[in-house]
Parts: sequence; structure tokens; C-alpha cells
Amino acid sequence: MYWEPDKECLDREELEQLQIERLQSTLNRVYAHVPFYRKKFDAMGISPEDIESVSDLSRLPFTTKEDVRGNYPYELFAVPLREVVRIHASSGTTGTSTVVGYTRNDIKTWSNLAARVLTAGGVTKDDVVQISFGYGLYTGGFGLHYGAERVGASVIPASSGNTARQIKIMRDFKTTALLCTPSYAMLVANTIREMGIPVSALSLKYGLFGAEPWSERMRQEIQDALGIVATDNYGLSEVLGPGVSGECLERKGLHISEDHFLVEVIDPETLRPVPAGQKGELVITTLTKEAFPMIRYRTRDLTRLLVEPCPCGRTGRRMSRVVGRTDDMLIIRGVNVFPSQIESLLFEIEGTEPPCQIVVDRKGAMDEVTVLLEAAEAAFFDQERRQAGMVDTIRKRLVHELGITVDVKLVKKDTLERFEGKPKRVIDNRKL
Ligand code: DLL
Repeated sequence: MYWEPDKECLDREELEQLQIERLQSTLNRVYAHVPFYRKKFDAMGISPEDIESVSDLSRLPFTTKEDVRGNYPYELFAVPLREVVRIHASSGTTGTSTVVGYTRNDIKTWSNLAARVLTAGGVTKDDVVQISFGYGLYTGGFGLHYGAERVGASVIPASSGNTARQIKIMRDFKTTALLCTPSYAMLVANTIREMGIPVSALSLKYGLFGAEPWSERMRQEIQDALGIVATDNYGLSEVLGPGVSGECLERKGLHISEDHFLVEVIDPETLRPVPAGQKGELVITTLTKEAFPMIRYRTRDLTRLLVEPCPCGRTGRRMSRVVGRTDDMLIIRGVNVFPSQIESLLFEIEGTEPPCQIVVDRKGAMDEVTVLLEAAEAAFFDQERRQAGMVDTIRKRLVHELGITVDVKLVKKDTLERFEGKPKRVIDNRKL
């Protein structure tokens, strides 16, 4: 049920003691070895010794994605390359990628943290785990692969793509746990249905999904279609990759490995902490990373910290599912619109499914938004009238909820350009 019960169920006092010790050693390390941090600390007149308790954390500067990009590729590494055994880069769909490194110890830690997430999601050594995240520079495939091996499961490194082949593998190799993005799980579920394969022909029990936002409605749909228990897991390259947090089978929020990560939730405007339970931007400080420590990294992910105890017995606080980002807000004719808001509305509308792509154009002085949706094969080829009706329903709902007019268009399945399995969500053609 637990991977490391002594650590996952630590009492808070012990945990906080461990956190401060680890924080101090991390601060000493970055001050000594990363000029970027030393300069920032010096400029603010702070030295690592000044940080005596976890609450002093707020005196430290934030680190942003721009800082990581600005120090491309290795300037934020706290160890010489000789100590680095693995390099990954973020899947970012825009701009320079962010490069991250791991020492041998970091890989061990990462494997353990991924193993925690897998165990929490139901996986044991008796499982056959199919990893349909991309292997390569992206952290998804390798990160979860090492975790699944650590658990002792039989791991199938299927990687992403070629859905028919994935399904053949799933059936023939008797896969019991599927790891991929939730939108890919939807695609798998739909393809299985189209191929006329009954769920009973498969051996699936668990689905561990992450790397992109999804909803309770989607969870229900995937669970029903595949006959599995689906859990959410979260992570980001700059901090680790997958393995930062994950749901247990209670499915009431994602347990954060707080012995390795200090988390804060801040108001993205004032940069001050929000009261526990309120929505804000997640900020993470790594406590054990050697090659690529991160101090107060602004994830831009919006979530809430859940402090009530979880029946599973883990004491680590949980975060709610990520409900959006603070940095991709679009201003459409003066109205603030989050692509994630459009996505979550789409999740709620019967007959639609992700992915979608939001195209923003400027005609004269007017912004125009078109939401491109991938249609299920059936909707595209026949039933033209039904299709038109559906488009109209979606359009009206979006207009109503967002307060702006939008156009909705159906495109053929699998035609939205993807990057590491995720479609580019927004194409902003406005020249501002
Ligand atoms: O996507 C790491 C990962 C791989 C996590 C596999 C889980 C499973 P990046 O490419 O750096 O890393 O993207 C990180 O993806 O800041 C979030 O905005 C988003 N994200 C990750 N997990 C979730 C999730 C990987 N469970 C960015 N729900 C993060 C919503 C998520 N968004």
C-alpha cells in the first residue's frame, strides 16, 4: 500500500525538522556552487544561515522558467557535469527548452518518488505496466519507467504513438496498468471501442495519468470505458519530472512528497501565500536534488493545498488537481480567458473530448477565437446535421461561459499537431 511507509507517514513535527535540515543543506549547496543563486542571495542581503525555519523561506527569491532558460544549458547545475549521469529537457512547446540534470543519487531518489506514486495508484510487483509516455528528452517515459522497475513490476516501455500497436501489446502482453496522458487514455479507450475489442479481452486494472490537465468527468469516462481505477499524478521537469505528487486510491487530491519538496501556494499577483485551502500558484523548493536544485520555483500551476488528513494514512499534504496556469492567460477583446477554462468547459459538454486547439487571430482591431476540436470519426463522416447541432451547442456554451464570441470547428481525428503527446493548445496569430 505504501512504498516507503516510514517516510510517507512521518508525523508533521519530524517532517518539518527534516525539511529544515534539508533546506539548509540545499541552500548551502546552491550558494557555494551556483553563481546565479549566490548573486541573487547577495543582492538581497541573505545568506543561507539566515534561514532558520521553514517560515523563513519567504525571504528567499523566486526562480522562474525565464531564469532557467536564461541559464541554458548548464548554468544552474550545482555539480560538475562529471557527476551528472542523465540529462533531460522540458517538453515546452514554445521558446528554448529548459535543460535539467540528475546525479546517480538523483536518479535513485527519482525512482523512489516515482515508485511512491505508482504504489499509491495501485501498482505492485505483480503488475504488467505499459508506459505510453514518450521516452527521450521528455521526463515522462524514463522517470516512470525507473519507478515501475523499482516497484518490481514487469515494465513495457511502449513509448507514445501507434495506438493500434499499443492496444495489441496491451491485449497480448496482458497489461494491467497503463501510464500515459489522460487524453491519450481517452484515445486508447475510443480506439478499443472502434476496433470492437471488449474490455473483458484486456487485463487492465489501473490507469495512472498525468502531464496535462483533466477533469472528474474525464476520469469517469476513462474508468468506465476501460474498466479501471484512474489516478492523477503531477510533476514538472524543472523540479524532478513525474513523481512530485500523485493520488492514492482514495482519489481525493495528490499526495506531495514533502520530505523532498517544500511547497507554497501564493497569490500570483501579490506573491504572498494564500490561506490553506485557497487556490493559488504552486511554488516548489527541492530539498534533496543534487544536480539541479530549485529554490522557490514558480510552477505557474494553479492548485489548492489540502490539509485534512487522508484515510490512506499518508501524512503528506495533498494538492488538488491542477486547475489552470497563471501564465497562458489570453486577453480576448479585453476579456481574460484561460485556455484551461475552455478545456474544462469542453470536458463538461457531452460528446466532446480533448484535445482541442485554440486559435486566436486579429481581424482589423477585433480578436477572433476559433476552437478546433477533433471529432470522433463517426461525427465527422456521417450525421452532418447532428454534427452541426453539436458545434452549435458547444459554441453557445463557450460564448455563455466565457463572455466572448468564439467560433467552433471540427477537424479530423488526430490532425491537431502534437508535441510529446500533447497538442499545442494555443496558436496566437495576433501581432500585438
Ligand atoms: O509533463 C512531467 C510528467 C510526466 C508529469 C508524466 C506526470 C506524468 P513537463 O513537460 O515539464 O513535465 O510539464 C510540466 O505539465 O507544470 C503542469 O502544467 C503540467 N502537468 C503535469 N502534470 C499534470 C497533472 C511533465 N497531473 C507541466 N495535471 C506542469 C495537470 C499537469 N497538469
